[in-house]
Amino acid sequence: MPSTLAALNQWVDEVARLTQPARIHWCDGTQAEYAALGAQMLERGELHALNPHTHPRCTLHRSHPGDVARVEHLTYICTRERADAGPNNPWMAPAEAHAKMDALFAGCMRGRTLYVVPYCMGPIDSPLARCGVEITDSAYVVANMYLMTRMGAPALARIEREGHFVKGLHSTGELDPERRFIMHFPEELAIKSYGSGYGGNALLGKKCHALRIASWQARQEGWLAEHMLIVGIQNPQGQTHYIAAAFPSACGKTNLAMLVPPADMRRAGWKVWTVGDDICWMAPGKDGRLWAINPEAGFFGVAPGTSTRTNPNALAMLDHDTIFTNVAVTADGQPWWEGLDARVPALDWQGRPFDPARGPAAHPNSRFTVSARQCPSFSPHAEDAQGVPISAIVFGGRRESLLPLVFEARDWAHGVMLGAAMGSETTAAASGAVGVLRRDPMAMKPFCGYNFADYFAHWLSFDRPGLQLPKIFHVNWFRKGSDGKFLWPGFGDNLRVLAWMLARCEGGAAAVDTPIGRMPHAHDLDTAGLRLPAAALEALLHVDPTGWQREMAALGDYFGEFGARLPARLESERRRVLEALEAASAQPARVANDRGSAIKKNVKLRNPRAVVTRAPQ
Ligand code: GTP
Ligand code: SPV
Ligand code: MN
Repeated sequence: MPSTLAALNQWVDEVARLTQPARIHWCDGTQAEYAALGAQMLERGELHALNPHTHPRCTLHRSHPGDVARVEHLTYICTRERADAGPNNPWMAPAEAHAKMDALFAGCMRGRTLYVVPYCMGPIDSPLARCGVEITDSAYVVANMYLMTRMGAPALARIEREGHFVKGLHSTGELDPERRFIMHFPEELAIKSYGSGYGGNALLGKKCHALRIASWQARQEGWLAEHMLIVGIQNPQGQTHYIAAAFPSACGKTNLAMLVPPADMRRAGWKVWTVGDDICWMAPGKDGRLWAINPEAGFFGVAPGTSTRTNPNALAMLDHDTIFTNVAVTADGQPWWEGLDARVPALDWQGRPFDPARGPAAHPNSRFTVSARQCPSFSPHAEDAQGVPISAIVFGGRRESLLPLVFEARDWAHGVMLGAAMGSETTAAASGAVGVLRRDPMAMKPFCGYNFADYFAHWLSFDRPGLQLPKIFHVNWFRKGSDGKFLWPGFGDNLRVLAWMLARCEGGAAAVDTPIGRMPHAHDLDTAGLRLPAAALEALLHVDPTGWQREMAALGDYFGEFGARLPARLESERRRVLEALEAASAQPARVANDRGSAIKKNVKLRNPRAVVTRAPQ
């Protein structure tokens, strides 16, 4: 008997009878096992060696050209009641979904190895951590799970102790998009994924378990499973505050999590500590604060755009022991992607001689998989069993217009409304058109395992006596000027915005009340070390009441999709903001501009009755 847990042995037996593998391998998670798997994949051509001098033990995987991203239209939530999955998810009845998947899985592992991968999401000794077992026929998936989770014997021991686990069954199948489904059965704590070997479709511990299934469990059990980075910001006084931030896929979580302070702030003593870059599980602690863990043990990060300028910490961890997927290669065998440097690669992501006429050399959703321990800014508290206390929650999207650089919610309910209102321009992280504005509440559109209306209600339910909730902010690093260029420098300079937020949390920074929320004056942001034209900063902090009224009206239509299930509180928050906007645009006024002089403005910039507020101590 491979495991002392009968339920686990039985499930593995059942799956083996269905899928008919040539052999079964129970993963122990040792380095020797990882090295042996890597050697086999190199031999079979599933991995390619990279330059061993510049990138020791780094490999390249080229996925099937039709299997390069998540497939949201093929990702289902299979609950007994359709309404429990909500209008935000494709739905299928569980019996129908099981039948469909079992037909695909029948005999699919003939001649192949069935790997049993016990894993733990979160520090192995953490009460917040949860375990699962993924069965897969992909060695590439096993290798990624080794880097991304706590995989192997210690996880198996915890599963045997606890007696339960999330069941994930995966096969790469034929990689035929017509025979590709990612099915979730939250009521059974089970996942079945067929026909893709890529990232979030295949590494079942990540989006499938740690977000879709976990969000369902979190609602039942009173915690939150979120698509958020976790970062520690140490101020010059030596205090560290932790921030959790939800940005949609490929919208800057990895970058913010690994931020390197700009030179002037570094000299002043600011430091940044990475806890996680994609997923955050948080629960109220005994002290009433929200405590968070990163359930992952590695990073599956976007390669394009990663450079010494944008993310030096990432670059420093990627020159050894990394698996690259769908990047380009230089003539001397080094990984390369757009935005890295001025070299011209020899081969594109499909292994063909690079020809710019065929598009980018690296796939826009090419990625690296690397252990978090290789990150120079990895927090010494990232593996603390109790997690880290969260001082602020940040929502943000990719919005070229309207959304200002930063604003603060007046309270929790307003913050939840801001999260629910999030919109973002789509990226290459999922199949389909890029750059299309869509609603992506809390960056969870592709990842919430149940009805968004219930999810918003769950978020609102934290507003209760005894909890000391974080402040909630909204940011937008992606606003563009009339020349089509980003107005804000972004990356390391985002710390200037985080510093204002933390000062707000400590009660030490001013803010102006506007109809949409509280905002810094231009001079409240430390932009001394920045060459940013005053007009750009003014534009970044500008609130356009007319545009915002349209935004809030559109939000009303969106909320309408959830019918009576939508919490009334959310709609009343939307109305309150809409009324404040209407009042502001009806009342032309003298508004203090950012340089202190008074100028006549018809609408714009600030609420005429702006008051400077200070957060309570
Ligand atoms: P997933 O792993 O898909 O969940 O995404 P992520 O949110 O971790 O994305 P990541 O940090 O890798 O962001 C990728 C893209 O955002 C790249 O194109 C970056 O160049 C861009 N980006 C990140 N931060 C900034 C910023 O502050 N300003 C601008 N203009 N672009 C940014
Ligand atoms: C995302 O798309 O949000 C990711 C990458 O983090 S994947 O794991 O492929 O979903
Ligand atoms: Mn993600």
